[in-house]
Order: sequence, then structure tokens, then C-alpha cells
Amino acid sequence: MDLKDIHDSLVSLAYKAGDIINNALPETNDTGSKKNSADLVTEYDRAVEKMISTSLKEKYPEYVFHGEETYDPNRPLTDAPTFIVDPIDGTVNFVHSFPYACVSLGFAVNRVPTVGVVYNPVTKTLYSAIRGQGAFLNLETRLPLKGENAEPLTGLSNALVSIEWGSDRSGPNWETKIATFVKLGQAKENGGAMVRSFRSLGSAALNMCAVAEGTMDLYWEGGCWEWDVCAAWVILTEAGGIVADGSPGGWNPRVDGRKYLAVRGAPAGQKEIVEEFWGNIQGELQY
Ligand code: LIP
Repeated sequence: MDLKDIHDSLVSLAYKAGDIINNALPETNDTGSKKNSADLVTEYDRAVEKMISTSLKEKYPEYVFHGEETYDPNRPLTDAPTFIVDPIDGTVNFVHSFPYACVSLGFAVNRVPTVGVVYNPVTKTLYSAIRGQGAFLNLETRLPLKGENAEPLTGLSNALVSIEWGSDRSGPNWETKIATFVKLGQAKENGGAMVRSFRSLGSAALNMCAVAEGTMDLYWEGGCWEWDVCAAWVILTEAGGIVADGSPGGWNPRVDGRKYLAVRGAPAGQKEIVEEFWGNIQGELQY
């Protein structure tokens, strides 16, 4: 298994996908939706995935292809070496021309994210990593950006936290998310964690890459999928970060576990901030 060859192939495909994305003319009104108006798919999502899957199946017929737009719940992710791909992560942003959409190209072995490439073609920002070989911005800048000067994590009140609204806007998971956002954000004298602030980039992959580069301290989401996070996961861990379960107690979540807590690399404080975050979750995410 030549991981460098796989990495280089995914980088090349990322730039090709970026050309399709940058030349697209998506419309906000007549875009196809999956389960509701927040869960979108466009002809460009499908075209990019088709281009990627055709190329990967031709070059690596021995590996499985697992993509968002051709996902079959009757054929879930296995331990086999698998390309795990989201052709356009941040489709809502893409449709609205908000410049935070990306192609997410992951490769996992035994469900362990091993190669990752995430590319935002609007900002020309490429994140990449091979397990055990470091994480990079635009193939040359090592992550995290602060390198050896990365600061300790000193609790949620000093943290910039990425959260997402997702497309499920009712039910117990929604209630848990909203109540947790309130608990995290409110003043300490009212029992809250007083996080410094929240951000929602609208793309799981770009949220997790922001944590990898160290411009975000944490990212918490339940309900996204393995194709949203696989590539960014290895980029994050190769930048010294960790991925804990999005529910309390899980230190080794599966890439297809659908609930995640990503924490940036730091010389101290990772375990403590995970436990502080878990202590603020209001309910149990069920995925
Ligand atoms: C998106 C994720 C995001 C989530 C959205 C959506 P998509 O993926 O990246 O984290 O909150 O609901 O699932 O659909 O743009 O590929």
C-alpha cells in the first residue's frame, strides 16, 4: 500500500474537483434537497463524486469507494481499505456562494483515517496528511500553524468553539444540541461555561481543519457522517489534535460514529477540556 501515491492522487483529484466547483453556477432556490431545505444536494455534488469515483476505481480497483452521494445504508463502512469521500462538504455554503465549501478526500484502513486531503477551491486552501508523516497547509506549511509555540488549553472560557446546526431541526438530538449551546454560552454565574465564542463554518471538514491548524480550539457535532470527517480527522491527529466521542466517556470514537469532539493540538489541557465539555452536554446524542 503506497500511501504517498494515494496522497498525491487525492491532491490531484482535489484540484480537479476544485475546478468543477469554481466553475459551477448553483442556484439557491431550485436545488435538490434530501430530507429538508437544509439538507441539499446539487448536480455538482454528483458530478464531482462521479469524477472522483471513476478515477479512483480505475487506479485503485482493489480499494472500496464510499461516497456521500452514492451511500447505500445496506453497504455500511467496513474495515477494508476504503476511500471515504464528500464531493462538496458545505453544500449549503456552496449554493449560497459563501466561501466555505470543500472537497473532502479520505482514505481509511480498519476504519482508521490514514490519508486525508481537504481542499477549499474558493480560498485555494489545501489541507493534507498521511498518518505518521505530519499535516500540512498547501503542501508546505506544517500544522498546527503555531508549531512548537502552540499554547496550552486552559478551559472552555478561553476557547473558540465550532458548532453546527445540522439539518435535523427537531427531536431529541436537536433539543440536546440547543440546550448544550445555551449551557456552553451562558455566564458562569448562571451555571454556564462562558465559552469565548462560537463559530459555524458550515462544513465539518473545514471546522475540523480549523482545529487542526489551531485557529479553532474545539469542534463538536452529532449527525454528520464519516465522509464529512475522515480526511480532516487524520489532518487533525497529525497536527497533534485528538478526536473524542461527541458523547461523554468515549476516548476512541469510530470514524462512522456520527458524533465527534475535536480538540486542537496543545502541550497541556486536552483531556481536561474534553471532560469539561462533556460535563456541559445536556442530554444524550443518539446516532
Ligand atoms: C454538511 C456537514 C455539516 C453539517 C451539515 C451537512 P454536506 O455536509 O459538513 O457539518 O452540519 O448538516 O451535513 O451536506 O454539506 O456535505
